[in-house]
Amino acid sequence: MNWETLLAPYKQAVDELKVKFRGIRDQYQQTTKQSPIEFVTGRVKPINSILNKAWQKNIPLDKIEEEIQDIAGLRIMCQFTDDITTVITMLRRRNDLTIVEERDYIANKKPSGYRSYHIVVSYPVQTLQGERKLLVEIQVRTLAMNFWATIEHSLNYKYQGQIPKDIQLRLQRSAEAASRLDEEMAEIRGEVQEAQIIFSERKDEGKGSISG
Ligand code: 0O2
Repeated sequence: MNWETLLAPYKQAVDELKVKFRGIRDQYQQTTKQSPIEFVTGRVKPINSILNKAWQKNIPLDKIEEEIQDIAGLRIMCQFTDDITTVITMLRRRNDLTIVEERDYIANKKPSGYRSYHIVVSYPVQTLQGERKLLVEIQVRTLAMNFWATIEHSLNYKYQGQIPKDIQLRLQRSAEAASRLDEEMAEIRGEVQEAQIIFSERKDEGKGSISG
């Protein structure tokens, strides 16, 4: 299998969607200053992770592109839980992608404590051979959900999926704390956003005086 050829259109999809989603954030910031998108990341799944997943799920190599939905992955991080709903609505309205599946791990958190909203989309990329529709997984989460998932992911890697019981317990407690943090922030959302507008206006004034 030529991995470079197989993964090239996925890289293109990730690069294009990163630009598009970052563009939305910039448009919000220019108008309302309050973007539901805090930041966007994206990656093509490393070959060893693809092979690992295929092996774990018993997926034959010729079915990888159909069955592994996150070869191309985007993450959209939001400040507040409500922003996730705004982002999902925005994604559902787009006409440059088609939603294939949605998995709500916020309403139904995973036993590990993992929370995030996953949307699998079919996204067309233009190649020399014509248009190809690829599956892309978009994970939408708050900064608190992302912090927890990043830490848990590293621990899972370190312990090769066998996290010791005491650390698992602490992770579950910290998942609850992250969830409470999201709830608390939702309560003072208005205050936080007002402060951020004042702060960004100050920054803009500062920029004016340097360049002018
Ligand atoms: P990576 O390194 O992020 O690419 P499965 O893999 O069987 O759980 P499936 O069907 O592939 O499930 O889809 P799912 O659960 O919607 O998405 C899997 C991805 O979600 C994972 O990709 C992680 O990015 C994230 N995820 C799901 N559950 C957890 C969890 O308990 N902890 C953390 N930290 N992330 C999770 P990969 O392939 O595992 O890894």
